[in-house]
Amino acid sequence: MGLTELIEFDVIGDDRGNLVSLESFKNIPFDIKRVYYIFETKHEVERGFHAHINLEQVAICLSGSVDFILDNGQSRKTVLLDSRSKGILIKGLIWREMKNFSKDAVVVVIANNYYDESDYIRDYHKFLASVKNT
Ligand code: T46
Repeated sequence: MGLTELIEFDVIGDDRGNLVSLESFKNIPFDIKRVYYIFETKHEVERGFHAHINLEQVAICLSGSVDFILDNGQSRKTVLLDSRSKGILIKGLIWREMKNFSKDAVVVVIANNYYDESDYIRDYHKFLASVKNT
């Protein structure tokens, strides 16, 4: 499983400004069931620290910037999200952390399923054990 897959969105621009459209199975590679967004997170705050068992998500930083740290149990990569025209696809057993939120960071996340706490692995050792068993 690759650690990171960036999706580049077409920007529809004219002299009035720009527009990006997100559509299931077109530029978002799954059926969109949920959208949530993260904002007003202080710079020193770190979020995430979990993996998902089944969830697939695309995260886009609509304003400002944030570091996404992705870990598949073997290697770790930091991806700076700072563009409205790029999304990061997170699928499979990937531990994620979010750090270095800029003051104006707004991160929208598109998900292929409803919120379900039982899909979260919030303990890093349990995450590593799950990776070993797959
Ligand atoms: C992820 C990263 C990128 C809900 O009630 N509904 C929701 O749809 C979500 C996402 C969260 N919640 C509740 C659960 C917690 O009580 O909101 C609270 C904060 O959630 P959490 O601590 O999981 O937030 P983050 O920023 O650490 O993680 C979130 C997503 O939960 C997660 O799926 O991949 O963003």
